[in-house]
Amino acid sequence: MMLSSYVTFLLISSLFTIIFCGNIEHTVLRGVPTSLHSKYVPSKNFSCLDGSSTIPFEFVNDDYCDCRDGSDEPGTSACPNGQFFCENKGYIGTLIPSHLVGDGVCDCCDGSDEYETTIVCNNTCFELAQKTKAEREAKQALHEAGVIKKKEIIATSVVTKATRQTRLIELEQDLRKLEYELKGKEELKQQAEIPENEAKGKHQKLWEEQRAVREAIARDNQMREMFADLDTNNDSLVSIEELQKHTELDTDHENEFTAEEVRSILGADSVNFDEFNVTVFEQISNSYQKLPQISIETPVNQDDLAATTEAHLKQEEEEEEESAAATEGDYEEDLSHHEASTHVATSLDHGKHIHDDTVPEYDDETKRLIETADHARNEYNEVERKVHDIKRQIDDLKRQSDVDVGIHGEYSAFIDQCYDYEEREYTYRICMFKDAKQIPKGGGSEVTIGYWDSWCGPTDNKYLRMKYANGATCWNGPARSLTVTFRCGIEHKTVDVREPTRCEYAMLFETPSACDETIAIASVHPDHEEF
Ligand code: MAN
Repeated sequence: MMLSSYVTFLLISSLFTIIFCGNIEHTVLRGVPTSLHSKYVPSKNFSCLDGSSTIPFEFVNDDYCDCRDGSDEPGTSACPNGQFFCENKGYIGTLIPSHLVGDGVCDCCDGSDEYETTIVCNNTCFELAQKTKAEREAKQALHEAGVIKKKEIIATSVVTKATRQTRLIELEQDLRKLEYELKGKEELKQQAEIPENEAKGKHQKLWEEQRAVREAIARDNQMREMFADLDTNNDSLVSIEELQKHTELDTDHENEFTAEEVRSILGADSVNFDEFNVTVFEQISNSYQKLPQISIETPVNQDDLAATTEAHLKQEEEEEEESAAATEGDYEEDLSHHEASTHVATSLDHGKHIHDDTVPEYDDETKRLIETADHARNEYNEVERKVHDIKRQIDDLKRQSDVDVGIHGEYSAFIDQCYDYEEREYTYRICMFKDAKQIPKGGGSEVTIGYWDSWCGPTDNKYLRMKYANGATCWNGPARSLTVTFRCGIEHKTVDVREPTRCEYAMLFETPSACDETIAIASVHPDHEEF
C-alpha cells in the first residue's frame, strides 16, 4: 500500500510538474503548429482534424496512429501522412513530413525533429535568419534602385506619349495640306502632259509615216532590182526558166526545183513587171539571193575575186554611212534622197535599213512641252514623296502608341529596341514587340524563333512574361517559339537563354521595368523584423 501510495503520489506530482512548469507544449503539443494549438486541448477528447474520429487526448503523440489524416501524431513518425511543425524560433516555423521525425537527420533548424534521438542538432535558425535577412535586404535594395529607374521610364513614357500625340496631330495636319497640294500638282501634271503627249504622238506618227514611205521605197527598189536580175534575157518578163535558176527558192530541198514548183510561184508560165510586183515578190523576197555574176569564159582569178569582194564590201560600207547620215538629217531631204536614189537595196540590205531606223530628235516645240511636263512631273513626285514620308511617320507613331507597354508605360523603353545575348553556339537577338532571332556564330542563316505575340505572365501580373510565336518551323516539329521571363534588374539585359523543349526557347531578361514597388518599400522600414 505504502508503495502504491508513493507511486500514485509520484504520478500526480509529475503531472503537476508537466502542467505547471509550462512543459506541456514540448510534450503533448510537440509538432503542432501554433495556429492549431486550440484544437489540441489536453482536458478534452481530440477530434482528428479531418473529422474522421474522436479519441481520448492521451492518444495524441502516443506513437500510435489513430487518425486517418495523421493529425493525432504530429510529434512522432507513427503516421505516414502526418506533418511535424518545426517551431524554428528566431526563423520561420515550417512543416516537415512527420516520418522525418527521429530519423537521425536534422531537418528543422532548431533540431526539434530529433528530440528523441542521440543526434545532436546545432540550432542553425539564427544563421538562417541572418542569411535570409541579408538576401531579403539585397533584394529590397535591388528593387528600390530598380524602382527609381522604373519611375524614370514611366515619367519619360508619359512625356513621349504626349509628344507622340502632338506630333501625330501635326503630321495629320501636314498630311491633309500635302494631299491637297498633291491634287493641285496632279492637275498641273495632267495639264502639261496633254500637249506633251499630243506633240510626242504627232512626232511619232510623222516618223512612222515617213518610215513607211522609206520602207515602201526600199521595197520598190528591191523589187525592181530583183525583177531586172531575174529577167536575164531582158524581155520584160520573168519566165519559169529564169526563176528556176534560183534553187534557194525551192522549199522542198530534197527534190530538184521543178518547172511545176516554179509555175506555182509565178502563177503562170511568165509574169510581167506588174504581176511580179503584186503576186510574186512577197513570196520570194525573204529567200531570194542574187546569183554570182561570174563569166563562164573567163577563168576565175582568185586575186581578182578577192579584189571584187573587197570593192563590193567597201561600196556597201559607204552606202550604209550615207544612209545613216540621211536618217539624221531632215525628213524631206531624206525622202527626196530615196526617191532620187539610183541605188537598189539588195534583199539582204532590206531588213537592215528598216530596222536600224531610230526615232529622230524632237523638234524644239515638243522639247519645250516635254520640259514643262517634266517639271510638273518632278513637282508632283516631290510632293508625293513627302506624302509617303509623312504617312510612314504616322504609321510608325500609331504602331508605337498601339503597343501595350504596361499599365503605367513601364515597358515603354523597349519600343524599337533590340538586345543581344551571346551564347556558345548562337547569338540570340530579341527586338522587343517585334521578333526574336537565333544567329549561328559559325555562319549560316539566322532563324526567327518567334514573332511578337502577347504578354503572358500570371493573372496577377501578366507583364512578367512575353510570348513570341510562329517562328521558323522545326524540321519534323513545331513552329519555334520563345517565352521571355522578366525579373528586376538595374539594366535592360538578357541573362539566360535555353531551349528546354526542342524549338521552344526560354529567355530570362533583367529590367528595371519588372522591379516591384511593394518589395522596394519594405526597405524603407529598417526596423521591421519579420523573424
Ligand atoms: C537548329 C536550332 C536549334 C533547334 C534545331 C531543331 O539547330 O534552331 O535550336 O533545336 O534547329 O532542328
